[in-house]
Amino acid sequence: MAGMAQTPTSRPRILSGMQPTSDSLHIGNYIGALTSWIGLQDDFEPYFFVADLHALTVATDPEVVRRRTRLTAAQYIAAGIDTDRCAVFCQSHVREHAEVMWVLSCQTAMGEMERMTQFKDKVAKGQKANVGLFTYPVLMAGDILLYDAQRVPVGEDQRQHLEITRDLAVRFNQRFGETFVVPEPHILKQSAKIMDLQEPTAKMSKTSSSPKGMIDILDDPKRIAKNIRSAVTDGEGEVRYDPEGKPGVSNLLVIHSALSGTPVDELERRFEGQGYGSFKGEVADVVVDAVAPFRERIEELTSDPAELDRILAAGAERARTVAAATMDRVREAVGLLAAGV
Ligand code: ATP
Ligand code: LTN
Repeated sequence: MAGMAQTPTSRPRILSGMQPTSDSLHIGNYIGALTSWIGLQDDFEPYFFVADLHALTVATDPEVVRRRTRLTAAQYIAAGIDTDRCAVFCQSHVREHAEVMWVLSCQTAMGEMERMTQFKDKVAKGQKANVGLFTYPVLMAGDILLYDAQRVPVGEDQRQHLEITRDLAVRFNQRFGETFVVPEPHILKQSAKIMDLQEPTAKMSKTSSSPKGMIDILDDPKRIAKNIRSAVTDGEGEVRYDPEGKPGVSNLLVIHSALSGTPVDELERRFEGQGYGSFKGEVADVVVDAVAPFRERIEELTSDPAELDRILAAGAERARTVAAATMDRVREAVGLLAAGV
């Protein structure tokens, strides 16, 4: 049973989340975000949540939302998030997320949201835009600011959302007095953006990549290997890191290096003159070996949904203590009366 009873520590806080928009996380979520969460959990006081409110921006069957929410939490744990040290919870279980979002929305200019590239990209790719998708970054800002998070470990695609979060925190503090901690992004350089295998100039994404463009960490190893072997490369036949000129090969180099710990230049030397066949074969082996333990552990975790729900309830309880205190400061700052008792 998760030992979530401890009180917040004096370590600096980190917070991050992922949307339950698919049954499986992909290798981009794992390399770009989850591995840095794991690396930070010792030195920080960590809050890791499943962004179920954010996932409602995509129309999905309610039963599927429930299943994916549990599966996403289970994948955090299977990847190595320690529920004794980290609060693992569902965003919707801490009602202050929705509440602080309203207050922050009233401090956000329309133009700031209109500039958000994730919104523009999703609409350009055909996702129906609802108001929730438009104001998604304000909810995300609230997620972060509620916990006084100093660092936010995410992939490169989230940088603009972190900038707006910082802008909102600074503006709020200037207008209403010191209320929020201004957070720093924590984005690992090279592995921060894993690309689609079929379209290596676009990021791998749960909602917009095609099945062949993805490496889902819970997928069948044979399909993972097949997708890697049929990844789009180029006609040159030389294993060399050049993200502009050779995006497909460079993406495979980054994936291999992130999972095996072998530096990219060493991989370039090792595969010199060998063509892409043996290189892709080794990338497939490295990926399949890295994700194998997940599948077993996920089966264990999902076979006992009640235990998973207990972990999430304990995580939410701990998160709520921090979020409620911040929300009290926010209410006071903007002039909302305290509720009478
Ligand atoms: P969606 O398609 O639903 O937007 P997504 O695949 O972009 O989903 P998110 O849930 O939005 O995944 O992201 C979870 C975390 O994974 C974030 O920190 C994000 O920056 C990171 N991430 C997502 N895609 C990639 C990628 N291709 N490379 C590196 N990091 C990624
Ligand atoms: N928008 C993020 C998910 C997310 C998040 C957050 C990440 C929602 N709220 C707060 C870090 C901090 C994404 O990955 N698409």
